[in-house]
Amino acid sequence: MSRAFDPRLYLVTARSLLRGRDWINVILAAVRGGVTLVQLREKHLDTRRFTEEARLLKTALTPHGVPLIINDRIDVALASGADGIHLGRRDMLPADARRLMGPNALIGLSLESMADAQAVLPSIVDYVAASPVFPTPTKTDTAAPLGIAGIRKIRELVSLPLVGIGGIHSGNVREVIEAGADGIAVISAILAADDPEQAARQLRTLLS
Ligand code: 3NM
Repeated sequence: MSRAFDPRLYLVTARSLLRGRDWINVILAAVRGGVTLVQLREKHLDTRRFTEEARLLKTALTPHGVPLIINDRIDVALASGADGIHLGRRDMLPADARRLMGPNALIGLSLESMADAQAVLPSIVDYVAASPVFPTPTKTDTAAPLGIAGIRKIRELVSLPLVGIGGIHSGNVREVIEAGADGIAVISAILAADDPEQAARQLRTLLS
């Protein structure tokens, strides 16, 4: 299996924060700044457009060696040739996703509790996302924030690559890493910035 990837600076997309800017250009700017992994998350696009956008983004990211992960939609991931899938607690089970996506796909799983962390199957899942670490206005239907103490506990339970998501920015990224996370997944810290490249670069500096 060849599923090597760098979980340090994981950009999750949100169309609403683009403010009219060209979305692929914004993502590529963030990649120049040091983003290591990109997740296309589209809760409201129709299937055809989601697939087209995934394919475009995959083509744009390939020369940079940055894998593309699709949120939830295995059909879109397969059709677009994306590198993997990110699953939440109410999405398809990782074992079913692995059967459909094959041995080379990256499979990520959100963890919202210690019970979720205890149930992870490391032979099937490639990375976990502790969600949310902090409260965030970007996604309000989240579970209760895990906090820094929650990251520490999940780190003890799971040896897979671990990223924190939710309310992470340059002012708190060090705490998340010092609690044992291998990386951070962010939306607004990069996409809401006037200069996404510079925002990504600043975060990367704090991660290394
Ligand atoms: N999932 P920001 S929190 C997409 O807890 C997402 O599962 C979350 O955005 C979860 O970096 C979140 O702007 C939004 O806080 C993260």
